[in-house]
Amino acid sequence: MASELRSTTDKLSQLGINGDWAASTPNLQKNLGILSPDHIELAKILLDMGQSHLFEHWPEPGVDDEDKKGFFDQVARLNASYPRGLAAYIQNARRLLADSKAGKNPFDGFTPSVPSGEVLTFGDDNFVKFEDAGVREARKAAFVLVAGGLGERLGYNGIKVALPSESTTGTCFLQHYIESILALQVASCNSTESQSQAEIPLVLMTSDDTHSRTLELLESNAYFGMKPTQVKLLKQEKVACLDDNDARLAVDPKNKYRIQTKPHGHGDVHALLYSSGLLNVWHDAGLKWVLFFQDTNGLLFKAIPAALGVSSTKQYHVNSLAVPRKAKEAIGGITRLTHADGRTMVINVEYNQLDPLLKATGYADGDVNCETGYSPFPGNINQLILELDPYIKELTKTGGAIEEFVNPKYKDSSKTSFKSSTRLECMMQDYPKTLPPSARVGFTVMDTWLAYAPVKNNPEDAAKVPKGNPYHSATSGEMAIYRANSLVLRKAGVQIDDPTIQVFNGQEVEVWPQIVWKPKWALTFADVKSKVGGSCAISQRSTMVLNGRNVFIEDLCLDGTLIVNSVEDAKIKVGGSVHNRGWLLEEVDYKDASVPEEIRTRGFRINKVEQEELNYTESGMFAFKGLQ
Ligand code: UGB
Repeated sequence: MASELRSTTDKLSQLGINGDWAASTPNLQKNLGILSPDHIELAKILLDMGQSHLFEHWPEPGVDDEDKKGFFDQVARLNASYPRGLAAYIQNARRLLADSKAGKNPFDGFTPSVPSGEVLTFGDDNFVKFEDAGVREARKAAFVLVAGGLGERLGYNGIKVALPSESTTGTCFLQHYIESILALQVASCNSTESQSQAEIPLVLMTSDDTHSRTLELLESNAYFGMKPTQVKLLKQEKVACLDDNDARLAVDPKNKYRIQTKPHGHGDVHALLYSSGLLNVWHDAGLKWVLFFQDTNGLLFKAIPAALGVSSTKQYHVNSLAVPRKAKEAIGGITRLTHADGRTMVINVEYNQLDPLLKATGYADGDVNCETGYSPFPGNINQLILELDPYIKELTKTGGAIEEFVNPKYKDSSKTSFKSSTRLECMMQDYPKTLPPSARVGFTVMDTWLAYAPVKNNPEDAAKVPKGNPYHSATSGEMAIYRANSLVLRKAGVQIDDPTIQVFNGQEVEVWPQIVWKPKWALTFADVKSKVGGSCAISQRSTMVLNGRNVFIEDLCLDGTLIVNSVEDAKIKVGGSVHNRGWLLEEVDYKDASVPEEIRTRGFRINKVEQEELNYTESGMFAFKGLQ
């Protein structure tokens, strides 16, 4: 024992470090000899920040030494991944926890009012004009998908981007997103007749919960047709959990040599992009826009071209996509906040904060619908379009740090202890909070049926949402795709039967014909109109899959299932009458564990009884005419 202490002292003096600073924490002091100089620096930070409890249980040197070193490896990661380090994290936590205890309202001094933005109507001239502008601009865009969330509300065991967005083709969300970006890339280059073929970059923000499975999904599917060099994965780190109002870091209940961690939120994306250096690479490559989007919205790319068109036409530094919002729906409300000192900003107020803010500022009923049947505050769908140059300028100032918040669950009204550990969080849509008043911050509202149908809630919770509010489940997410495609075709002149109403997993949904097309078939309304002609009709029980760039539908009467697959250089005209027994939706109970999770979570499976399948594998002009 004595020789051990001597060796520790020798080692420390060789390092020029005096162990006295650790005297108040004898269990750490005894172990200094096994630690590296970097570890010791970190230990000092921890003690300075009042974290000596982390070492209380440390045994003598020689016992669990590797675990002790592992502890500091984790501390080093936590320190490096937070802007200005772990000490800043603890300081921020103390300040925010004190504010929370004092019941301080983060919007103190601000009065909310309904902001005005660009409201688009699908298919009118204005919409088509914006879509056209957006497609031309897309070659100067980079896309960023935040996909680090575990999806606790959904309770799915896999990663959410691997879930089928619809079960007619089984295309998963990530594949759909990548194919949409690739189609946009081709359309944008064609529209500008540019000599150079642009490659639109895609960044995926992952986390420890999703990283390896996301990479595996990409690699085992050849990146769904994207060049691997076009795709970058940036992994966000979790942040330390906090046990009390003094921001004492929480020891992991499963491993006493680890600090418990939890996700910090999607706001991390800004700091990660900044530190990755990618923003400057994009700037140097002549890019102008960064588009942020979330993991499970199968409709989003129907809204992207027009929204990007709005950004470029209106020269918005920040453009948030929004949809009409039902009161108490779990999406933030876009709000104009005016401070008593004259400052104003248009910003998302998160769904759990909107009601108290409204009540505290004279809206006695809080978050309620107005005479339109919707909340007067548009719903934020967290699809942000940022202009690159002002974005880089801002991040150079902030390092990408986003205003944080803390949401402890207190044991009682004394607010002195928590039910379970908490942590700081941040949201990507809070980026505009630090912008100067001169920044051009706008938003674009589109119809929900066109733009927003996320898959966030498990079947049980979805079935419990207040009547009239969206389910945000796998069932409603899939049905929304069929409905949107049917409505778009209707607008293009196709006669589509009305939907039936069915109940799956306790959720009443409209069942439209199951119409799906690949993004390369059509991205915009103009594309759809150019590929549909004559007098077409599709019955409610039909399924139609269009998988080819040059498939033209003319005088088609479909009652059953029709699938058209074609290679790039084949041009096919499909018409006539197609009638068969088709594909049937069969109910499945979400509790039936014998059925794969991807299927039972949506409450139905497809029984592929009979179909007309057309496959064109060679270039050339073709025509298919069903029986008259
Ligand atoms: N995400 C991460 O990448 N990392 C994280 O640490 C956490 C999440 P949720 P949330 O449009 O529907 C947001 O959990 O946070 C990713 C907006 O805040 O699905 O409850 C995750 O993978 C809200 O204003 O949503 O609510 C996913 O892709 C509203 O707009 C994304 O972040 C709402 O989304 C969102 O995470 C909405």
